[in-house]
Amino acid sequence: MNPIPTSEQRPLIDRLTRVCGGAYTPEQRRKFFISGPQWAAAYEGQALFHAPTRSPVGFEEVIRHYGELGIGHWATHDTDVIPADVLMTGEQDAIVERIDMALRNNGVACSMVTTETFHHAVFAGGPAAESPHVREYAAARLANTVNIGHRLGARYAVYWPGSLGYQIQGAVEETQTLRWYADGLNAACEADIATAAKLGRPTLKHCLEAKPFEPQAEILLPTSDAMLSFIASGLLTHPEMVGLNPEYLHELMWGCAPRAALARAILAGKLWHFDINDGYRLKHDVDIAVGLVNPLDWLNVLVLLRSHGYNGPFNLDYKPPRTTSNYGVFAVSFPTAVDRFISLWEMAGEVLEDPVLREATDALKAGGVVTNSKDVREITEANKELLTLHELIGHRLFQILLGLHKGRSYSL
Ligand code: GLO
Ligand code: MG
Ligand code: MG
Repeated sequence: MNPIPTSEQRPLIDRLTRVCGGAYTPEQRRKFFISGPQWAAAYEGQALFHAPTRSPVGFEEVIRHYGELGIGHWATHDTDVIPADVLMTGEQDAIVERIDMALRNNGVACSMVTTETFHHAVFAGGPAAESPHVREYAAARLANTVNIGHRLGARYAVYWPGSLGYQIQGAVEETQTLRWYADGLNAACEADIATAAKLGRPTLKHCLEAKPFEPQAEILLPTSDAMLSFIASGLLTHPEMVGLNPEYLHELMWGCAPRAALARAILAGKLWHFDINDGYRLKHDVDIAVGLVNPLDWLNVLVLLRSHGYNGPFNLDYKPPRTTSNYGVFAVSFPTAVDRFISLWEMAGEVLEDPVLREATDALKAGGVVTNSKDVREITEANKELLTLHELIGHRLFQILLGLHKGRSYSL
């Protein structure tokens, strides 16, 4: 192939994307509670070892693209859209006004707001640092974000305490820091109750998001399970207002089965919001788009969520790779991520209705014929053949994932 001139590269991307086929329409995409974060689309490719590869993108452009693509919801950190030094000033109100206008003009709703407590130097010691001034400022920021959320019609607030921890062992006393962190959340809930009452709106759902490591070396609430015990610890004044926003990759990062973490959150009645992405076990937070690494696991996750009637947002918290251009972010990255998610969601529906899987799982639950329930040998023998169904179930799930259950044409 000859070198491709720059002017022909976008048309090539567009043509090959069309050839891929299988895209859903914006109307079909809008039927799902999918949210696109401001920070995901605006991510410029920078990291500790990486210079940016893309140019900045403002919220007006992001919201316009989301509207065109059929991503019906938008989420943001306060500082993604409002510079830190104008937060909580009149200038903030003017920006929020512009955001509201952009959302309305593009048919996009704000689903979630979140406070950035990890990037600015004021949070070098975390959001629950020793200094009472830092903690007071953090509490004001959380309350301010809640108010922005109400102003924009959001129903969720998310908290990712990735800087709640330490690099230097022994410098931070864990019980005290967790108490201070709870004070911040309590202040956010109190502000929410007051604002909601004033506006006649329901209070927000406050969702905690765990990550096992990064940016702190040691994190005080590293997993969704740790978050559940924190919610139930008695430190929160409104535990009923606080639930979880698990992130698929964050659970995978510590070696967990994300589906099992989600199951525990469901049993606790706390699965309220879900960050969807992909990546690798025991590696850093690469935030790859959904389904590109673990599609079979993702299918199984969605089977669990569909069968338990999960109805919260699916938040596209991933990072378009550095190799994707500004153009590619909206031409390829977002539409393909959404379409893989919807494909997997539809396949999860097929799994739930598949006659082979149904009969296999029913048979496993029925078990074999046993006359003496104290006879270990009889019980073992009675179920021995049936248990082969576990592997057959795995094969059937693979077939559904690849569409092989609908037939396959062979080239040999
Ligand atoms: C970082 C987190 C981050 C959160 C966001 C929402 O690893 O995934 O993107 O989801 O700050 O609070
Ligand atoms: Mg996340
Ligand atoms: Mg992540």
